[in-house]
Amino acid sequence: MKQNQDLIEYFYEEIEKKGYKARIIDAKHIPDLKHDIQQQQVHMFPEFYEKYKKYFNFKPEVDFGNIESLIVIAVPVPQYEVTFQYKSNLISLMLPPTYLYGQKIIDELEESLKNIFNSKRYNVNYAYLPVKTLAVRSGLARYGRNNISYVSGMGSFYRLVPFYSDVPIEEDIWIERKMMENCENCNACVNKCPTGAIPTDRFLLRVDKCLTYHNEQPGEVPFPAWIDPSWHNCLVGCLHCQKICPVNKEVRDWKEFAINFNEEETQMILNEKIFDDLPIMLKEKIEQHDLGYLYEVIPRNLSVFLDQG
Ligand code: B12
Ligand code: SF4
Ligand code: SF4
Repeated sequence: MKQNQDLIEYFYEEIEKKGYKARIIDAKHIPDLKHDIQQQQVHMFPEFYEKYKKYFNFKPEVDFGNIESLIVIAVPVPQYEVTFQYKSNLISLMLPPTYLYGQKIIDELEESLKNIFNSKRYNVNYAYLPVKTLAVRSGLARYGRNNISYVSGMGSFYRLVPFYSDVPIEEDIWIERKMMENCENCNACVNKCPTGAIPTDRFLLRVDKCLTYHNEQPGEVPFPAWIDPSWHNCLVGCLHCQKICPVNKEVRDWKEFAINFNEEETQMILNEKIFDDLPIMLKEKIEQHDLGYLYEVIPRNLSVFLDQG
């Protein structure tokens, strides 16, 4: 057992060296996670549950024996700027934290964890789990009133990455889901949200009102008529309830540039709804920047900003 403790300490040291934060908890809490989500299922409308159910499966498949532990890691990530040249204007749009380069982060982390754990004959596999609940239950994060989770020193600007492992854990962690103290006398996100998606009569977000839910819908689904076009503020997602949050004071201006589309490329994007039908050079450019998986929603989402122009 001493050997395992040393291994876990080494894991935490390596994660901290990278500027990340992590927790490992006993896998016996998988049914508890399931229970947490099932309790909220009454509030989930069928289309929503259907779309995200792969994260609520709880029948883990791994390429090793028994799952003994759950690992969750917070990796700080910025918002990214994407620019489009359109009719001689430069349209600059943001992608909130977590939309870009996610697979790269997952792959790099999986490799690092394998280097750490395989040397002691333990294994890790990427996990499909409700990772916000996992992060909060493990003590890594706290909920904000806006339903987004916060990690000390990172605000809400990070990607949460979960893994299954067969490394046994001695200490048990399973913490009450708590809202940050900062939220007690604050309502800034509720007031800023243009759609009223952050409720005052319950905690759970009103998903059907959240702009993110609608701008992540397949490209052929039009925006509901009740959404005022001036509410849109990102190419995908929405930053209002994170940028207004005082807990994000240190991170809210952390922005990196990702990609520029020239006039011709912008026109092709507006005309072509199907990624595979784009010219190869443009496809490669989009994939290089990890925008391929989002492409389907971009022509619709981008048009809103051009129409306002
Ligand atoms: C489905 C989903 C969505 C849906 C629904 C959001 C939702 N609230 O469920 C939509 C499309 C709307 C969405 C939007 C966004 N999402 Co999202 N989303 C997810 C996904 C796939 C599952 C989330 C989930 O488990 N929902 C189910 C509900 C039941 O879980 P929950 O929200 O944690 O609810 C708990 C609390 O309500 C709690 N509870 C109940 N009562 C009470 C009372 C109190 C007082 C307290 C404290 C708690 C509490 O019980 C519930 C269960 O534990 C995860 C990825 C993953 N693998 O988990 C990403 C994820 C949560 N999303 C993420 C992000 C970044 C966003 C956006 C910020 C995107 C953007 N706009 O930029 C927005 C935020 C919108 C918002 N204000 O919440 C990040 C969160 C990072 C972070 N810092 O927390 C994740 C983790 C993706 C990732 N890998 O990084 N998302
Ligand atoms: S804006 Fe205020 S209420 Fe909302 S999450 Fe941030 S601190 Fe909490
Ligand atoms: S992401 Fe935008 S629409 Fe959704 S809750 Fe936050 S402010 Fe409201």
